[in-house]
Amino acid sequence: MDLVIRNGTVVTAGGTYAADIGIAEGKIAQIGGTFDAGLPALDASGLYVMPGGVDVHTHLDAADAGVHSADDFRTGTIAAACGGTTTVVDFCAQAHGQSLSDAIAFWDSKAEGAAAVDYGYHIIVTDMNESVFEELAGLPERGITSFKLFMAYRGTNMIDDVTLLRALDQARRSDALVMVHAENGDAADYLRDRFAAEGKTTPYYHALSRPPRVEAEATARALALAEIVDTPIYIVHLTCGEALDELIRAKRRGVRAYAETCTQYLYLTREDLARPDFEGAKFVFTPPARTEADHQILWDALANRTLDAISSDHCSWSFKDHKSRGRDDFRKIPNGAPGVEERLMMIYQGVNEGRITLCDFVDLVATRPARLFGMFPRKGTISVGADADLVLWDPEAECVIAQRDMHNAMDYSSYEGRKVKGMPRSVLLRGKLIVEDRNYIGTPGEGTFLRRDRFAARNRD
Ligand code: DUC
Ligand code: ZN
Ligand code: ZN
Ligand code: ZN
Repeated sequence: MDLVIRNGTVVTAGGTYAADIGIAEGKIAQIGGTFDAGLPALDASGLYVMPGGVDVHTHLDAADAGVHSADDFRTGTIAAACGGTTTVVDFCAQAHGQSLSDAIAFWDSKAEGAAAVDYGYHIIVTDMNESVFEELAGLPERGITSFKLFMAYRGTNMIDDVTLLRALDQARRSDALVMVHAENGDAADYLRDRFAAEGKTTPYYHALSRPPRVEAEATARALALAEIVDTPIYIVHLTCGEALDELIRAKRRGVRAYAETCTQYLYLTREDLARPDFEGAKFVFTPPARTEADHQILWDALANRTLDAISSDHCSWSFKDHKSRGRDDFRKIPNGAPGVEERLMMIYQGVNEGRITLCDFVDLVATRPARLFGMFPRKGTISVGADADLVLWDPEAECVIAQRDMHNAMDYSSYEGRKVKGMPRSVLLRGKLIVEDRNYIGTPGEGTFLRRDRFAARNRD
């Protein structure tokens, strides 16, 4: 045994119990029982010992509309670690005309030597053609078992229905999981340009140009296409009751439909886009923030597992250098907001408020996403043989979220000024202490690439 975590309360998706945990060679080697008194130890008295967070939706070292994200793999994953997340699955974006192999090699060059936590990739396919279809079929062999397609952004990312259908059909054969950005891109573009023509150019019109039905229509269509070729599907960033209703209807028909929401859809509303002095631009992300009523609907859907995961969709477009490009025209504001570090602390407030249980929390931020994306039980749980990625969580610690305490390279937090109770005290990556009292003490580059299992290998039930 290399290290023992003593006196803590172990929390998994399945239950809570008092036990000491022994770690050997980066893995959990023993849970409960007795340990030699002389072994190196961490005292977890008064703390929860939970699996490290698994964030299956980040955009690190990303480019969009001529801007480059503030966070690269080093700062983005240090921020993740400091927030209690020990695994990220980042979106590796194919550039136009680029092969998927070249896109992956490029992402490797960003991540290798820089990542502070373990990482995998989903591929964002933007340029679908015959050779890309062939490459897609081979991705699971390389440990990349999911990819994302867009039903929005005509001219850059948007695919038509037949391409989505064909991609789903192929994913069924190669056991990959298709992730879909479900918004009717033409409807959103139409409303967006109509507002602009009317001189309605402030950030608030971003929200009004992408109303719930824009999302719900595409969600229903994506689910129907998945049903037609009998393929599992994962809806990213589901935000509202209208889209959720479509998900529920599809599930009732037997569609193997999975979905995440993101932290921002549980706490922010479209009124945040109307904040004065262009502050609303900070909250321009897609799909947009909705209403308090939607928050409640989403929390309920999380509690009953209609929704499977809560991701951050971390996008680091700085307010000063990136968001400001859209001062005169909301259409030029890069879409997205940060949150990889805040995610666990913010979602934990749902436990404090009685919206979800402690076990739900672990399930939604770690276990279920690890399962869906082929990393379980190595990641996302506490069991013998799993990687010793652990968070020692102090349920009593309180703080006010402030960007100055964050470890990313951003200039704002979407949750600035919010009081939270419950924070990570220590974080271990494969048995090594990398965060102590929210200070990063690891070595960037020690995060390793995760070859993920095929979808069906873990989800046959
Ligand atoms: N979709 C995402 O997942 N993130 C940022 C913007 C978008 O459209
Ligand atoms: Zn870069
Ligand atoms: Zn998206
Ligand atoms: Zn995203």
